[in-house]
Amino acid sequence: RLSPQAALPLPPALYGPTRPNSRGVDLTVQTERAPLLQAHAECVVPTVAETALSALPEAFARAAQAGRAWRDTPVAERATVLRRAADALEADTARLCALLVKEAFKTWGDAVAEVREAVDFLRYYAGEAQRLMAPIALPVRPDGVHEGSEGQGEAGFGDARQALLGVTGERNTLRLTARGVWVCISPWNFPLAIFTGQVAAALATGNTVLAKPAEQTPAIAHEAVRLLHAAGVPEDALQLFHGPGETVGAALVAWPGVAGVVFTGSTAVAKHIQRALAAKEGPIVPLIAETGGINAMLVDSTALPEQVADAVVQSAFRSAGQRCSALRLLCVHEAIADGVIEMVAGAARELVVGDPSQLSTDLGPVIDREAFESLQRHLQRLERSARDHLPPLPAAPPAMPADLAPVLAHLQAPRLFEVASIAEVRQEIFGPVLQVVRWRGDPEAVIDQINALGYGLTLGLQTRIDGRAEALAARAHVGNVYVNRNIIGAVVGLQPFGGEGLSGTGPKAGGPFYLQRFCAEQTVTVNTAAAGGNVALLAG
Ligand code: UN1
Repeated sequence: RLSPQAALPLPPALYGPTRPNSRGVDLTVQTERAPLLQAHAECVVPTVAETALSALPEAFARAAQAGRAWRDTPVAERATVLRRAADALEADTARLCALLVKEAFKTWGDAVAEVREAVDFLRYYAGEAQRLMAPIALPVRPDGVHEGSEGQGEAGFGDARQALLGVTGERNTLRLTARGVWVCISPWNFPLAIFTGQVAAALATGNTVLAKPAEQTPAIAHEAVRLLHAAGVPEDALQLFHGPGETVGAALVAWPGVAGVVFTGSTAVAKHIQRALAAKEGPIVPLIAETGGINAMLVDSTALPEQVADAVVQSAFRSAGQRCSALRLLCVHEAIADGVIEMVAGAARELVVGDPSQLSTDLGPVIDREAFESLQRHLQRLERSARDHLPPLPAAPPAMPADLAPVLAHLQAPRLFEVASIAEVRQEIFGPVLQVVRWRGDPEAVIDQINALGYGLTLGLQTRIDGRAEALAARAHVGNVYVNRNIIGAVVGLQPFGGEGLSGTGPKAGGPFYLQRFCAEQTVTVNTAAAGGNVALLAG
């Protein structure tokens, strides 16, 4: 059971001090309910107008212009601005949570965790930028071989002269620099955390940003941008675009001056962006894409069924299954399959599906009608072809406030279907729908079948056999492996997150290699002999 009491207490802040909010509540230890409910009562989701495409040329010009000063701002100063923004978000947790509940239908537990993640991204990337962007002094070549690189150690023409002068050598420096204007396209399922993470990474490294949040969740992005501007990010360095991906997103990507694109969303859209970038005239533009997954959990016969059931329920049904990391495919050894399936179904039945603004709710509605209808199509197919372990209960007459009725029409209770083989599971179903398959024999063969699905985001392993988890993890083509626990909720800096194959390009968000991809690299090689020699000669 996902109790809200269990979800609300948070671990201490990882990156930097945390302050009590304006009401004196230490948000990192225990988020009190009263401020959340008060903020919810006061929260009105503003309507946000679509950006006119005619605004694009000027926006790009301003972003490029602002980029010169932002890139030249010392990295420590940019980091200070981002840390100030982190403090501001943290202080505003209750209001941001209320907006997440109202606009994105997050449960309170998910909303609090999401604000925490956005704050962590800001602080983590601030520190990472300072670490990475300090120039790196590379080894000096004392032998003065610098003209013509053919032939290891072969002396160039200048070397004899330098040797005569008695001064040889060169100094090498490597540094990372900003690339320019980045387009950041973020999803509705983490409309604050992923939005803030993308933007923070680009800004920390001295780039400027045109950001397009998902159409379903513009208001929370608007709030984040307001706080970032107030913290000192120049307005032209971070500009917001609203509207559909097909028009506004496509126009941003197609713009000739784009230095890079960072995208989180579906595999199909990531490929579309990749094609659009490749078709443009001019430079080769990098794409950082984080997409979906058919994430599996392999459970062997030694696993603890209670632990498995808890991990499965969290991973498959929390956030109504609307996470790219969520569990889609449970592969359970036949010896314990009946017990595990029964426990999972029983625990899933206990989950409270309903109005997300109620503290007792475990699953709110899915994001919109389109998502709900797509789920129904998948469910109809599964009802025909698979064994249903969690059929819907007869519907009780819904007692819902009239203003919530349209939203609560998109409530989806957890479902659990047993399929005959892993190969049958071909599509990611973005909702609280879990498929289960029984296996026997060699677990490595199961991993091979999971690999063959082509995705590679998260994987769960449940086993008590020494060394087995390590061996299976090494065989699996996935970005994040979780052993004997749930497979969602990667923590910034502790569990760098991202996949391979159909699941994305890497690098991993919240990890030590992420910021590099936002940068160009420059090596500067200075012939110290020439300068020193000439000066010596002239002086002589
Ligand atoms: C996504 O759902 O788009 O680990 C990615 C997690 C989250 C997943 C974010 N960081 O559950």
